Amino acid sequence: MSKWFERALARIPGGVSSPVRAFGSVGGEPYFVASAEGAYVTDTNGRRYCDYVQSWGASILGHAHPVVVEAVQRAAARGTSYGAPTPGEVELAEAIAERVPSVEKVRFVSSGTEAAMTAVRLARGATGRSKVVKFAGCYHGHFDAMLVAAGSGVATLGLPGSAGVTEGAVADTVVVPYNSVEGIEAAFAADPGGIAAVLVEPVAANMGLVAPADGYLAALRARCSEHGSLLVFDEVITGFRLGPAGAQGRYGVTPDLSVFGKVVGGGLPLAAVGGPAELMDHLAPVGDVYQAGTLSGNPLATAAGLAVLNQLDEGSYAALETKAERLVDGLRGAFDAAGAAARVTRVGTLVGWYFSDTEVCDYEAARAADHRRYAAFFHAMLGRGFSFAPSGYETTFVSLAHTEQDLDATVAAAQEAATALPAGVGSGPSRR
Ligand code: HOZ
Repeated sequence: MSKWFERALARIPGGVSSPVRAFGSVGGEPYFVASAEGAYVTDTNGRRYCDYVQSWGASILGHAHPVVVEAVQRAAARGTSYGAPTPGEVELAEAIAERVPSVEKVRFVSSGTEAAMTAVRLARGATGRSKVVKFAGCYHGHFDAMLVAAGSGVATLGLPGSAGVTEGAVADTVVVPYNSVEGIEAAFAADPGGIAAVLVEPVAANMGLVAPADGYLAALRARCSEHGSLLVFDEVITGFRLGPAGAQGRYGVTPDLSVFGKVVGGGLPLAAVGGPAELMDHLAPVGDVYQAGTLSGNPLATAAGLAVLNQLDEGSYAALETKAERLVDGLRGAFDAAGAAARVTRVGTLVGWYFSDTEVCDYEAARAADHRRYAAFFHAMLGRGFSFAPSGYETTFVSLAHTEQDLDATVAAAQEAATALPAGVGSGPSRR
């Protein structure tokens, strides 16, 4: 065991600050990062990995991009936190509203969990209703009401929910299968006037990667409008990654509220909830829905977020999509050549795969995939110097710093790794 992991285990539960990082579902022990630059992270033993975690999607430009580093350094020199409004948060709010047409006003917080929690409270406050629909396998952070049938670490650990969450805390949470129009219709039929909000990852990216079926998001929009419920898109992963207007721009479906994190904070702790002024003004101090935070709108984080958004244009997204496509084509080829049954998915700039014989369009199918095979592939890649998420319930993030050489080297390693995989659920060509 590495000395850092040993020390971490003594003082930090599981040795990690967030459960998925512990390698629990893939086995072995986590590498401790000493530094990172561009597409690469270097661990405390001096091993370099071509990194597809990229801070779970936050680092779209790659690690330690000079523009971001400079913005943060300059901001830090002016003070790290004031507990007072700053021009930076105004500029970042304006930058978000310019890119996302459904957003007129923004409230900044420090994590995606807080942003989703705020969105739920806001929806309940604005509608005067209690129930919130979530989808099995979607993840909206770790606040009590959404820790049911959740993706990400909850799925990785195979938990139905979490100890410490009372029945009362989830009594108003309705869980519906993702990608099932019948499911959402049944939820509304059961309580036509009681649903405050339908909260969804428009592209599910915390149960592996699952694209919305054709017309699915539009169907959610229509049902919410019919029943006077708010449609909330959790764009923590998709926001500013699938394009300037995220998934809502890509699919042309307008939510009532949006939740952002990761890219919008440029790799620093920042997240946001946004929507039309009329709705957002239910938040205190204008309205009666309370929400607050000492580090909310932190000047370092807003500087980083603004620096990143200013680097991204249509050309960047096209370039990122081309890189993602190159990786996906290569992975499909590698799995096919090895006779490993795999479903490789790309949604714009997002990449994911399951070792599965069947189409994966919901949480049930994601869970049925061969996660032991994922673990074997993960370690075979890590051993070759390529770091992916240590769980088959996460997504693969290509950054703008990944070069064609990086991607081709990844594919070459994947060819070797796939060939060495143990037998799994089945074999045969990978499917789209
Ligand atoms: N919720 C993150 C993955 N979707 C994991 C965060 C982390 O461990 O850093």
